[in-house]
Amino acid sequence: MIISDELLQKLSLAKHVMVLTGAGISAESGVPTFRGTNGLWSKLSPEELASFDAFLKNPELVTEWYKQRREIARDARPNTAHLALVEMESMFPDFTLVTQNIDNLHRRAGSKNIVELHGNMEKNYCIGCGKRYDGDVFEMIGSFRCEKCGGLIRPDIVWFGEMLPPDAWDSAEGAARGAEAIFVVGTSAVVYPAAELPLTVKRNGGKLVEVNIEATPLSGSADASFIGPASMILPEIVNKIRELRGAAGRTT
Ligand code: BJW
Ligand code: ZN
Repeated sequence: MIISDELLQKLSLAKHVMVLTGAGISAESGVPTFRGTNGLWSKLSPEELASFDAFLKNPELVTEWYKQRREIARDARPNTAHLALVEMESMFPDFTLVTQNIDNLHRRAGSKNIVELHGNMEKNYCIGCGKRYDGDVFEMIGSFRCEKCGGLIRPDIVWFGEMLPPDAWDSAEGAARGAEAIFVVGTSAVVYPAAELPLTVKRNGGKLVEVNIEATPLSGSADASFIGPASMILPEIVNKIRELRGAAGRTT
């Protein structure tokens, strides 16, 4: 792990810290990423499955696709990268974990202050009346039609061209404006507005640390860029910070 002592020292003394995660952090738990050679979209087109138009055209197919992905995520276990972020949360007085993932693994790992930018695959709502259905809706009511109004029930996630949940976006942007450091983990950083957040942190004088198995469009702006699996790198970073904070006598 190559990181300057000066940067490590700064990170260990920070009070306001945020993390932005993407699909790569769950890859080692067996949840597929989107882009890249084995990504979901190397075989399937997002326009056909992950858009509102696709859903209206073929709700059965889209519902079934999310059901399969929900099963994969439910069978998956949080890995050491998710767990390292739980420990990181306990180290800093103000810590925000912003995730683009919809797989629930951060919550299952034990992270608390989570902002879900792209929704959550365990939640659904009716496009007719807004009634909410949590969990596997087809299992629960035997249909993907709302029991109240007959409208289609869709997953509560953000497809391309859709707005992010305003509260989630406000929290994420607020955290980015005040963050002394952001750790960006396992995201290709090509999807906006999420990819804006690290740049907002930098513009406001914060440090950017990236963890990914390959370079991304953000790498050039990073103060430290770790190329390697998040499950190995994040626990190492957390250990280093813990040591330094211990040496400085800090608890939170
Ligand atoms: C590892 C690893 C290991 C692997 N360890 N690392 C500005 C400029 C250009 C375009 C736009 C813009 N503003 C908005 C747009 C349009 C659009 C957009 O961004 N398009 C670009 C792609 C061109 N954005 C939107 O439409 C957003 N809405 C919006 O902006 O609303 C306002 C608006 C309204 C109306 C009109 C216009 C604007 C919504 C974006 C919603 C994204 N939704 C998805 C699908 C969710 C549903 C589902 O899951 O099916 O969210 S897209 C998909 O990408 C998913 C992810 O959350 C998101 C990000 O992907 P992520 O997490 O980065 O995964 P990958 O696969 O891309 O990368 C994995 C990374 O991990 C790689 O780098 C690997 O190397 C790494 N890795 N193993 C560490 N072990
Ligand atoms: Zn309804």
